[in-house]
Amino acid sequence: MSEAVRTTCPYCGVGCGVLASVDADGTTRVAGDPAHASNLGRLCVKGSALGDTVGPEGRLLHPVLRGQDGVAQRATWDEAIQRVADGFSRIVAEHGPDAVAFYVSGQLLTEDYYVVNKLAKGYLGTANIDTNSRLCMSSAVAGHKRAFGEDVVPGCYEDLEQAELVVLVGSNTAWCHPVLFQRVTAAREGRDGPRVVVIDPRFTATCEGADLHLPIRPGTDVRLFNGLLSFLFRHGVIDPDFIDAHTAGFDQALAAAEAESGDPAMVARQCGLQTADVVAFYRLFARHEKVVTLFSQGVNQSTSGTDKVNAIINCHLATARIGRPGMGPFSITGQPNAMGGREVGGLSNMLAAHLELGEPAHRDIVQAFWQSPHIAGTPGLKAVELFDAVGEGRIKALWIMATNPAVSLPDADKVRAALARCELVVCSDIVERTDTNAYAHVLLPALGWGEKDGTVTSSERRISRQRPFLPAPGEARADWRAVCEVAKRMGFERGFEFAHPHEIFVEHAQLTAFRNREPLADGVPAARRQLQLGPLAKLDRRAYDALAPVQWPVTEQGAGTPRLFADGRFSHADGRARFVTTASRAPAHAADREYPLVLNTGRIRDQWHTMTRTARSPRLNNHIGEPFVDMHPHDALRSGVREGSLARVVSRWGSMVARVRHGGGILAGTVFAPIHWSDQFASDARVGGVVNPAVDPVSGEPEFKHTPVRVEPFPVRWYGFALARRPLPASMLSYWTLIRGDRFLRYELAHRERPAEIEAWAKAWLGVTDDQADWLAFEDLDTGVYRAVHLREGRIESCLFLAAQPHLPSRQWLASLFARDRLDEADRLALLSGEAPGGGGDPGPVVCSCFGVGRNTILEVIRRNELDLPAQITAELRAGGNCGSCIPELRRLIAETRAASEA
Ligand SMILES: Nc1nc2c(c(=O)[nH]1)N[C@H]1C(S)=C(S)[C@@H](COP(=O)(O)OP(=O)(O)OC[C@H]3O[C@@H](n4cnc5c(=O)[nH]c(N)nc54)[C@H](O)[C@@H]3O)O[C@H]1N2
Ligand SMILES: Nc1nc2c(c(=O)[nH]1)N[C@H]1C(S)=C(S)[C@@H](COP(=O)(O)OP(=O)(O)OC[C@H]3O[C@@H](n4cnc5c(=O)[nH]c(N)nc54)[C@H](O)[C@@H]3O)O[C@H]1N2
Ligand code: SF4
Ligand SMILES: [Mo]
Repeated sequence: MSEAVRTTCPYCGVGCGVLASVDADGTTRVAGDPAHASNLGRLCVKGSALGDTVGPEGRLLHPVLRGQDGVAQRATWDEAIQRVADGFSRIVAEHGPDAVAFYVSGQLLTEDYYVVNKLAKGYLGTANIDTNSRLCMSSAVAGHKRAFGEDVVPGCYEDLEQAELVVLVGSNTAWCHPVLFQRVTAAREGRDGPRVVVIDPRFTATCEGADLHLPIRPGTDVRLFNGLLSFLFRHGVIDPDFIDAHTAGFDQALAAAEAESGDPAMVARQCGLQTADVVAFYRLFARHEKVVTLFSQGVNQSTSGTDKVNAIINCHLATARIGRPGMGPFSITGQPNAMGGREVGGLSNMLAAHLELGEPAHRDIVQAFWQSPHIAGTPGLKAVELFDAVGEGRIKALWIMATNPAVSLPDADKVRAALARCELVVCSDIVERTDTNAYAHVLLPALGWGEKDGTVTSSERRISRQRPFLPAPGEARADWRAVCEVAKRMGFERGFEFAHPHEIFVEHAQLTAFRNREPLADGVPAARRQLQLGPLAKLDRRAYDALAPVQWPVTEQGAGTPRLFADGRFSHADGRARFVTTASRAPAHAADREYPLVLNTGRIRDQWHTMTRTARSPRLNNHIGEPFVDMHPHDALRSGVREGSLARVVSRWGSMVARVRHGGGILAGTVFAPIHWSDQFASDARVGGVVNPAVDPVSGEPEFKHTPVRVEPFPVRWYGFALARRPLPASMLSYWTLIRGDRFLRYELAHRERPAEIEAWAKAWLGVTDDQADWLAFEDLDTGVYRAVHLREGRIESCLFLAAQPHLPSRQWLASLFARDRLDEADRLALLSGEAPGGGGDPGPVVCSCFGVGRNTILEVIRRNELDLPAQITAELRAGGNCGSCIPELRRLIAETRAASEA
C-alpha cells in the first residue's frame, strides 16, 4: 500500500481532510484525516465512497475534435489547443472580446480559476466569465457585499458547536453538509449543546431531532426575518451602542420591517405558519445571545435571495451578534471551492482579490499588478443572460469548464438550443459523456480528484491543499495548464508562463496584498480588504506542498484567523456595516389554475449534482435509485397519480417524467424533485428543463426553488425492471432509468405498449441470441406478470420483470445473485417465483449505504427489540456505524415505529 497522502474531499464546501492511499492491487482507500480541523477524522457517505469513483472507466482520456460534419475524432493536445486559440482569436478579431465567454465552476481549484479569470479579464478584455457559483452562492456574495462591503463569511465551524442556538434556514444540512451537521449533533449530546431550529418548507432529515421546525411557505423568508427584527426591537434585545458605533441604516431598515412585519400573527399568516411557532422562534432568538443563523439554497436560490440574506444579517447586526465566538450569520457554501472562486474574482461582476470590476480605481490596481494589455471595463453577463447571449448569437465562442449547464441551468432546454447554435463550444471535463459534452466542438480531458494539484477554500475560509496520489489517466491535463497553453498560443506569452500551481498560488497571494489597505481618492470605496494572503506569497514550492490548512486572513506569522469583524470594523470605506432595507415580495411566478403546484428542487443524500462521479459508486446508488417527484397525497389524488406510478411534471418551460413518491415531509401545494438526473441516467428526468429562468435582480441567481407546475399521469401499459451485466437498449422504451450496481446495471422501465410476442421480445431486448442459452421464463396471463432470466454456465447474465402494476419484487435480493458464480436449484426456483428463497424477506430500500442495510431490516429490529436510539440499531446491524450520514433516517424510522405502535 502506498503511503497515505493528505488531501481534501472534492464534494461539498465543508472541505473535509482525506487520507488517501492506493493498495498494491490498485484499490484506492480513503479515511477522514483526524488532523484536519474541518472534520477531525469524519467523512460522510459521499466522502467515504470516493475510492469507488476513481479509475479510468468513463473518463475522457484524450482531446476530441468535432468537425463541420459532426464527426468526432481523437486529436492531439497540440491540435486541440490550436483549434481553441484560433477560434477565440478569430472571433475576438471579428466581433470584439465580448463575443467570447467562459463558464466555469466552483469545482475548479483556485489556481485553475485564477488563470482563466486572468485570461478573460486581463488579456482578452472581456468580463464574460461567469460560473456555476452564480446558481449557488451569488445571493450570499451580494448580501455580504451590501452588508459588510466585502464578500466574507465572518465565522467558523466551531461557532456552530459553541452556539446556544443554531438556526438552519433553507439548508438540508444533514444531507448536504453531513459532517458539519454531525458536529452540531455531537455538540447537542453535551449538556450545553445548541438548540436547533429548522426553517424549510419540507420536513427534511435535518428536522429529525430539531427543537422546532417552521414549514415556511416557499419564498417568504424576508417577512419572517423582518418580523424578527421588529420583535427584537420591541423586546429591547437590540444593541444600540453597537448600532451607533459600527453600522449605518438601522432606522430605515427597522421602520420598513415594523411597517411590514410588526405583528407576529400577521407574519405567521403570510408565511403559512402557526403564530405560536413564529413566536417560539422569535423568543428563542431573543433569549440566546450566541446564535448562528446558517443558510443555504432555500435562501440564495430565490428572486428575493439577496434580500433574504440581508434580512438575516440585519438581525445579527442589530444584536451585535457577529464576530464573537458562537454567533453570526453563516452562509454555508455548496461546492468545494466556491470560496476560492470568489477570492480570484470568478464571477462576471468581480475582479480578482475581492476588488470591484465596476470600480475604475480597482481595475487599475489589478491591471497594474498583472501588467496586462487590457482590463475588462464593464461587468460581464451573469450565467442566465450569458446563455441567452449565446442563444442570440451575441456570444460565438464559449469555453465550459467543470460544470454541466445543459443539465443544471434553469430553462435548460433553451440552454441546449443555445449550445447547439454556438459556433465554438469547448468543454473541459473529466468524463467523456455528459449532456453538455454532446454539444462540444472541442473536448479537453482534465485531471480529476486524486490527480490534480492545488488549493481549495472551505465555507469557513480555510485554504486546504488537494494533492495528487494517482497518475494522470490517458492524456488528461490540469485545467490551469490547458488555459495557459491556449493563452500562450493566442500570443500572450507573458503572464501565463507558469510551470506549477505553486507559482500561480504565489501570484494570487501577492495580488491579495497588492495595494490592500491603501487609501484611494475621496468617494472611492477603499481597496481595504479582509482577503489577505500576503504572507503565503513567501511559500516556496516545498512549503506550498506541505501547506497545512489555514483560514484567511493570514497573519505575518502565517497563522489563520477564525473570526472576522471582532473589532466592529467592516470593509465599507467608512468601516461601518450596512443595514439593508428589505421588503418582502412574492416569487416571480405564482401558481395558477393551469399550473397549481409549486416545484421545489434540491439534493439527495448520496448523489452529487449531475452524477458524473457519484453514480460510479454502487453503494451510493442504492439509497435512492430513481428520479422521483415527492407529492402530498392530496395533491397526488387531485392530479390523478398514485404513489409508485409515473407522472409528468409540466411547467411553462418544459417537462420531465419521474416516479411519484409520498413521505418527503412536503407541504400540500408543493412538490419536490431532485436535481441529479441527466440524459445519461434517465429517459426524461432533467428537472432543469422544467425550472423557470427568473433571477434575483441584485445577484442574478435563479429561482430554482419555485416554479409553478402541474402534475399529470404518464400512462404506460407495463412497468418493469431489468438487471444485466451489459448495457441494454433502453432508449427504445417510453421510460427508463439506469444505475450501476456491483457487477450489474439496473434499469427501471415502463412502456406504452405491451409487446405482442413477449418471449421473443424479451430475448431480443436482453440480447439472448444463443439457442443453447439457459433461459427461464414465466408468464401469468391473468395478472400480466412476466419474468425471465438468462443464465450462462449457471451464472446469471440478466433478468427482466414486467407487470401491469408498479409493484414488483425486491431488486435487492436479485442484485445479490450477480455476485455469485453459480446459482443453485433453490435460487432458480425462487427466480421464477419472483421471491427470495424461503420467502426470506425483502430488506427494502437501502438506508445505510456503507453497510447496505435496508429499511425493512431496520424496522424489523426496531420492532422486535423495542429500540429507541440509533446507537442501538448500530449495535444490532452496524447501520449508522461508519459515516453516520443515515442517523437522521434511523431516528425517523424509530419515530415512525413508535407512532405506529401507539396508534
Ligand atoms: N448530497 C449532496 N450534498 C451536496 C450537494 C449534492 O449535490 N449532493 N451539492 C452541494 C452544493 S453545490 C450545494 S449548493 C449545497 C446545497 O445545500 P442545501 O441548500 O442544503 O440543499 P438543497 O437541497 O438545494 O436545498 C435546501 C433546502 O431549501 C429548502 N427550501 C426551498 N424553498 C425554500 C424557501 O423558500 N425557504 C426556505 N427557508 N427553504 C426553502 C428545500 O426544501 C431544501 O430542503 O449542497 C452541497 N452538498
Ligand atoms: N433545479 C436546480 N438546479 C440547480 C440547483 C438546484 O438546487 N436546483 N443547484 C445549482 C447549484 S447550487 C449548483 S452548484 C449547480 C451544479 O451543477 P453542475 O456544476 O452543472 O454539476 P456537476 O455535476 O457538479 O458538474 C461538474 C462537471 O465537471 C466535471 N468535473 C469534475 N471534476 C472536474 C475537474 O477537475 N475539471 C474539469 N474540467 N471537470 C471536472 C464533472 O464530470 C461534471 O461534468 O447546479 C445548479 N442547478
Ligand atoms: S461533508 Fe462529506 S461531501 Fe462534504 S467535504 Fe466532508 S466528506 Fe466531503
Ligand atoms: Mo451549489
